[in-house]
Amino acid sequence: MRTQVAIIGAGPAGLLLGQLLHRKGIDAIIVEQRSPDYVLSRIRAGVLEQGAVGLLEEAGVGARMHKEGLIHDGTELTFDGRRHRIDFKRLVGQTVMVYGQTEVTRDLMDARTACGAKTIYNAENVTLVDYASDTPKVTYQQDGVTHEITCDFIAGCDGFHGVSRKSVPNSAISLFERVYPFGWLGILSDTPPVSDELIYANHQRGFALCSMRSLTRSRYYIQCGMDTQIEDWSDDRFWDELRLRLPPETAEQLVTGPSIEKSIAPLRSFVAEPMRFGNLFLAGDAAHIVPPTGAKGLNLAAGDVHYLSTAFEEFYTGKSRAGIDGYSQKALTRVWLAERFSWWMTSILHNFPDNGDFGQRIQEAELDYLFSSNAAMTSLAENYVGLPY
Ligand code: RFL
Ligand code: PHB
Repeated sequence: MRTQVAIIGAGPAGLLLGQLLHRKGIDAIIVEQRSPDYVLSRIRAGVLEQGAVGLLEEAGVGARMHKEGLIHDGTELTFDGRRHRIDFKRLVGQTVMVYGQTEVTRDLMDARTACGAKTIYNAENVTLVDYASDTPKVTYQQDGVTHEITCDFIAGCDGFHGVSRKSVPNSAISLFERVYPFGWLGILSDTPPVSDELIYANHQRGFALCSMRSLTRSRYYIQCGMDTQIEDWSDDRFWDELRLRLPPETAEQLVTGPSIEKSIAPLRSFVAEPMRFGNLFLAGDAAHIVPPTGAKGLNLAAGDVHYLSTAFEEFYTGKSRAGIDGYSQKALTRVWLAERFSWWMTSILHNFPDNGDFGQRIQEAELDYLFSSNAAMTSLAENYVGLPY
């Protein structure tokens, strides 16, 4: 098989790249190790920046998002029983879109099927060959048969645990990492959200987040220890703990019900530099991870894909390599800004076991400043709605 761009991974990064390239007349094949149902069963992000919304429109998949997605003008932070609203619209004139990653993925998969573009699911032993040369290849196995794709470029969109980044020798890559001493226990339920907007709660028992997927489906998270066993968390125990971490009047309004998904996510900050190795380009979680507190992971993946699809377009239409040569630096500049914001949101909202009394007071001062300063609120709002591409 031959294609212009071989994309590894059919997560949001790979699928969005595939669709943007298709619209630009560039041929791409996606190779994914899992089945479509498996990919759709992963419950992850919920908040889209304006930039990501624009890219989904550009990819031709904006219709259902605009019909079913919820536009949020702001968010709430709670601390010490106090509720404080950050009004994005007033502060920076922008909003965010609440529309689940599962739905984004489904829309992109459907568009890909409709345009007849090739996605190979259930591909085993995906291997990157000669990615530094002018004739890169991707091989994979299916039903015991080995297949080979020759291409001009490989886009490694295969997430944190994927094969692309791991194909690069250690000497060619620098890794930056911070692992946080806690995780998030999340629950999805067909219950109406407790509030119209998301609530990020700092509480001495630990952080909590009230989010949603629609007006009838809620997503809640609580900070949990690294040793948390999901079997120990019945739905009732989860709801009781969540209530304790919310201001009493919010807790009273919480509508509970059976969970339809429950999972634990570790929290990590991670960046791999550079993001290009010859004709291999990393995008999305393959190159960087943020803790979910700033809702930046999927949005960063979309930003990378914007830079990368533009670079490929420039190469194929104008025969200029400038976008390709500048990709890594351009993407990394934006990545580090989102890393900073996600690290900061995590640090002001969670209970850190090693913080000590000084760390605790600093966290309180951060929140006092945020709740009282227009400049501090504007900074949060500007980063939350997404920095420009
Ligand atoms: P993905 O989604 O991990 O997709 C990678 C795909 O590659 C496949 N793959 C392989 N394919 C072929 N060969 C191999 N060897 C392969 N290895 C892996 C995988 O099966 C998969 O299909 O990466 P991508 O596309 O870069 O997308 C990144 C986002 O998924 C991620 O950043 C977000 O989900 C992060 N995130 C959030 N981001 C936001 O922007 N807003 C949010 O509100 C938000 N909330 C979250 C989140 C992530 C969470 N978890 C579980 C980590 C909330 C949570 C709880
Ligand atoms: C979610 O709805 O899953 C979600 C929302 C906001 C975040 C993280 C996760 O910061």
